Formats: sequence, C-alpha cells, structure tokens
Amino acid sequence: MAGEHKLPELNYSYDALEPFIDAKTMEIHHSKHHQGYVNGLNKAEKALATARETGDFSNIAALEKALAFHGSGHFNHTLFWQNMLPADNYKDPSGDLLSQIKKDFGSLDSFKAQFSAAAKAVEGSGWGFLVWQAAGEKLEILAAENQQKITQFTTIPVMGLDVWEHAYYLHYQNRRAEYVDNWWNIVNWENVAQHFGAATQYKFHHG
Ligand code: MN3
Repeated sequence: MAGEHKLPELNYSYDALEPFIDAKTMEIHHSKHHQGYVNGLNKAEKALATARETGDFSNIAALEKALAFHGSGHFNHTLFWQNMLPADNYKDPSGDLLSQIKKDFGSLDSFKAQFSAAAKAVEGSGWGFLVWQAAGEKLEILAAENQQKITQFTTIPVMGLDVWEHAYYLHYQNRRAEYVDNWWNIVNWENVAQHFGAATQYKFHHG
C-alpha cells in the first residue's frame, strides 16, 4: 500500500548511547527528523498514486525528487538506528564480515580510517556508508550528500553514519570529527553483519 510507512521503534532508550550521542539529540532526531521523512515519503507515495489514477503527471519531477529524498531519509535512518548499540554491549566485528573488510580494505583499521575520513569530509549534510557493491562483489565506502546524492546504484547499504548537523550539534557543536571518532564505540557490528549477509544474497546480473 502506498503511504503506509511508520516510524520504527528503537531497540534502546534515547539515553542508551550516552555519552557518545546525547539523549536530547536522539529524541529530536528520531521523533522529529525521522518522523518528518516518514511523513514526506507517505505524502509522495500517495501523490504518485493519485497521479497514476488521474493521469495528471504535471508535478512528476517534484514527486520523484520527494520520493528519492524522503525515501532515502526514512530507510537511511532505519538502518542507522539498528547499526548502533549501548557502548557497554560493544563487540568488535568478526566472521565473514571481518574477512570481507580485510579483503577489500586491507585491515579493520584502514577501513575505519577511510570511512571516518569520508564521513568527516562530506560537504554539508550527508552520510558515510559501507555498502555491498553487488556488481563487483565487494564492500565499498560511499560518502552521500543529503540523503541520496553521489551514490552508486545497485549497491546495498549495510552500515550508515548520519553526519547531518542535527545528528551531533547539541553535544558536539561544530566538532563533527570528534563525533565521527566517538561513533566507533557504539557500532553494532552484529547488526552490520546481518545486513551484510542479507546483501550478499543479491547477485547482480551482468548479462
Ligand atoms: Mn538524520
């Protein structure tokens, strides 16, 4: 059904990621910002359904843009919340995910160095992503602007770090680099591994 998306509940409380992400930021980010993307996606999907019914596509460019922006906003945040856990429960990556990281980036440390640098360097609002590049059967790091720009299509995000100012400004002000460096303390690698395992099931058809 078009326009039926809902804000997902978090697996932890708003203060669970302290001191690395503060409770007020989490509350506003989840209940206001993410809710806004859910609302925007639902609105775009309903408007597109109406456009198909009436055959009136005069607003199609704006609607496709809204679908891309708010849809990415909703799904990016859904992934982001899952990718984190309280620091007391932190465990380093292992198994197939760690093997693939070593294969594609040399080591966990060099992966983290590239990911951190890419996330810190995003111009304005955006994301750092670890993606499964199905066409090349490898992991890749992408730095997206806004929610959805300068990506590679046919890749599948398995881990995302939100570097919009709304994600860190209350606690870190302009110190995005400190936020990015601290974020590694709350990465839920088990969840990243689940997304990685699911992503590798998708085989790109090279023709
Ligand atoms: Mn955000």
